[in-house]
Amino acid sequence: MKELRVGMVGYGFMGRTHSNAYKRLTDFFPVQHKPVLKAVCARDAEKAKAFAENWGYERIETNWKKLVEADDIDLIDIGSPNNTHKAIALAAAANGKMIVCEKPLAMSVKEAEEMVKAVEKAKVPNMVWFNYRRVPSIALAKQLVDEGRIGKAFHYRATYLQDWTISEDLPQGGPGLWRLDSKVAGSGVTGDLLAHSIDTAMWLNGAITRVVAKTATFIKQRTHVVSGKTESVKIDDACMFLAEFANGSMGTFESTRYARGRKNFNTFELNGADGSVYFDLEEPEYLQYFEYKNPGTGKKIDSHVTGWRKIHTTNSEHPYMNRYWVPGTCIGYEHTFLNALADFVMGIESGNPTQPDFRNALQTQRVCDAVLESARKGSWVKTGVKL
Ligand code: SOE
Repeated sequence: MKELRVGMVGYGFMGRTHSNAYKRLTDFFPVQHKPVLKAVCARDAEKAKAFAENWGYERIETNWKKLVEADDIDLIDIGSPNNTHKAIALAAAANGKMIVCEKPLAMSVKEAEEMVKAVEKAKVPNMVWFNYRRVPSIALAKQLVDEGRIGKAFHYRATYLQDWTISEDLPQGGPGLWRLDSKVAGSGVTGDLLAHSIDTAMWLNGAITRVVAKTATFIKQRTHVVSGKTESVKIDDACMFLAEFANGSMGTFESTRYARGRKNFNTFELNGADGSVYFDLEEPEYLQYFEYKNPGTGKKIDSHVTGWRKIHTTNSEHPYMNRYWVPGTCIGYEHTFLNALADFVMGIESGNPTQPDFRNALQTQRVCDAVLESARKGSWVKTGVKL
């Protein structure tokens, strides 16, 4: 067993999901690398210390520059806010470190392009944590598409709804609420939530070529946690867009943080000539499938027995599930990060790198930027996606 010595930047929600994955990797997956939690880095030493003690990191750093230069680190995990991703990734690549980065990859296409260039020049393994690809039901949807069960695609429909920013009293900025501060987050729901929907959509249904979007900022001013002053809110609170895919199908995407009652409502449906799939993250252990025609026999299903099939994706034949429990028992949100890490490590070991890497995540960034540009201009914008 070789060591995979981890240097984590950030101690928030994502720092926790990733740390959990490092700790459990060798318990569940037959990999030849054992993660060692070497150091966690945060500007606030007290917070870093508490995180290190809780998760078992050997030491702390308060300056990421020292972390990326450290000889005892193999992999840099960028789990810090979006406006830090580029500088850390460039320095980590220059120091020959493997890099795994939280989504969205960057603040803009320009930044993402620099990051792709840096990792490709340094030839360092890299991945972006688009964890929803690793939900077994979503990975099964991909398998059904690849098996030809959907046939010619007509429609893709995605929603990603939350409700945690409705209160006018909620401030913006600081360690807990940086997602509301455009200088730190880059955008609102487009980069934070729709980036997930776009990544899944292009994985299942190919390149998005053109978009037209409308965004809204419902609460125009909020107190800033750092300055203590009332400041304008510059992020998109909600975003809807129409999309054209290279395969000729049409897409609709909707995201908001103002859908009262919706906490992390992430759904999609793909309709094709031969079948459809539907997924809802509130019932993650199910994939719904409507079979119209069986690609194996080439025959249409008798219409008196057609209907939506709710597949409980807990059999050992389902993606990732042979690593866990017995059929009928579920896994959780945290396992999507564990599955992603396993794919990354097995990709390094087999020489067949996993996706999405930085280059692939750059394509999602292109769509996000095109969506925001379209919302500003009020017209269709080409994405320039190259898959
Ligand atoms: C925002 O609330 C958030 O935590 C996103 O940043 C994550 O990517 C998403 O998976 C859950 O919601």
